[in-house]
Amino acid sequence: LEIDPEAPIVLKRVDADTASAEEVAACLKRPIHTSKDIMSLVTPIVERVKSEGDKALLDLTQKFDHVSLKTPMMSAPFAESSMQITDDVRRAIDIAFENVRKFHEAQLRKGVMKVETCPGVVCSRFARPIERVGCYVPGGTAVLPSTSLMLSVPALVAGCKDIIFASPPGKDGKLTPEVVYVAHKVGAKGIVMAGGAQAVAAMAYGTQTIPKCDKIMGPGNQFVTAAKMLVSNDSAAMCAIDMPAGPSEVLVVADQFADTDFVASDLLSQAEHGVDSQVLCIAVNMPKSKLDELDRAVDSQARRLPRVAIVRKCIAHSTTLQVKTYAEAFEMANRYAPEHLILQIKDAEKWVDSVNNAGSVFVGAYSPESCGDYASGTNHTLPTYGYARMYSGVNTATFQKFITSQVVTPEGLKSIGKATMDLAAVEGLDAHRNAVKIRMEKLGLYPPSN
Ligand code: HSO
Ligand code: ZN
Repeated sequence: LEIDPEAPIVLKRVDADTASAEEVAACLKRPIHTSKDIMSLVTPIVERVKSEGDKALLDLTQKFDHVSLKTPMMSAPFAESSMQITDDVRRAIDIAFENVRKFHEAQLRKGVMKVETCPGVVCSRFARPIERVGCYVPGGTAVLPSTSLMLSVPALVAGCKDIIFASPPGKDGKLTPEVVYVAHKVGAKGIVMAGGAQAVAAMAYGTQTIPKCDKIMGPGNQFVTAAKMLVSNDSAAMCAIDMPAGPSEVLVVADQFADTDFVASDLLSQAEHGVDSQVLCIAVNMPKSKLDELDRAVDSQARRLPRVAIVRKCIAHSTTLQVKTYAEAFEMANRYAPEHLILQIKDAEKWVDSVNNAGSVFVGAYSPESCGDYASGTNHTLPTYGYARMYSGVNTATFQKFITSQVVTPEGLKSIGKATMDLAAVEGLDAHRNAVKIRMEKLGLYPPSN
């Protein structure tokens, strides 16, 4: 599709008041991703890496990234020369690192508990780190060292023993120095110099030089997502994944009090991610003059962006949906379940209670998504494609598993022994019943009175 560079860069406008229910529903729908074709491309790649290891990985990196490497793994300690970055960038990474660390460390305290459910029955739950984790840092149209932070800092906080990175090398055969710096900071064991399905397979199965990982996290294109789904379904890999992923998305709820320059800037920061980014603005009771002002702001800011070509294609399938009330806006936002939800409305904080489905919320005029993407402390690896209905973004618990335990005393057997035996009898599992009975008999508690 040829796009006219003179054409205005403008979101389609749909008025929910006059549009049909189908038209409104269409605005809240994601484009269908058929992954069948992708799967048939990815399966042989994954199989090859699984059976041949390093050799396959090197061949595939040659084929897809056009670099020939001697080894696919750069192991720690990393050479100073591989992480040459400016002082400003180093400081920025350090600030982001600290904030992400603080916020994810606070999450550690949650989820550990001890409860006496009835006299003599104490149930507890404790967390343990997943031992080996793989952090996939995509390459593509932009290098994203911030993603390496968002994946590896929670892993460090959770106490994972081995943190492995994977990231495709550039044309010069080198890794992004910022990514290497982050890997160094978190004490990663090594960086798999590969991308795509082949990198996922290498971490899932392990190779001669790459240790096998227990769980693989991180966003990626359709090939990466397909490979993650494939390996997580293969019992030979015994490998978990964080969540399914689709193109990045934002939904901005704005009202007549919003600064249209701010709203436009947020819409565009999402649009520049990729042509398939999903950008939606819900305008609450906004007069036409303000909607026009927003359109003008989008167009003029977009034209000044280096990635205007991507933005133009993205905005071409983006919509401003007009609604009358805040309640309607939140009903639609919850129905859409956006990865990012930005609230540029009066009393924005008050409305957070109305949010039921979203990956992360950006509250008020001065909270751009960019801050969460990089430096506030929240994680930017978030559920897309409506998965925010049932998935959480990457967090400290993503890198842990929770073990439960119980101590049952003789008093406890008195409390729950009969119920346990009765349920075992219902299921016809007499050995189960007997394991309680035998103890109760020795305690002189059989037959139970309660
Ligand atoms: N908004 C992206 C994350 C990102 N933005 C990385 C910039 N760099 C998906 O949440
Ligand atoms: Zn972003």
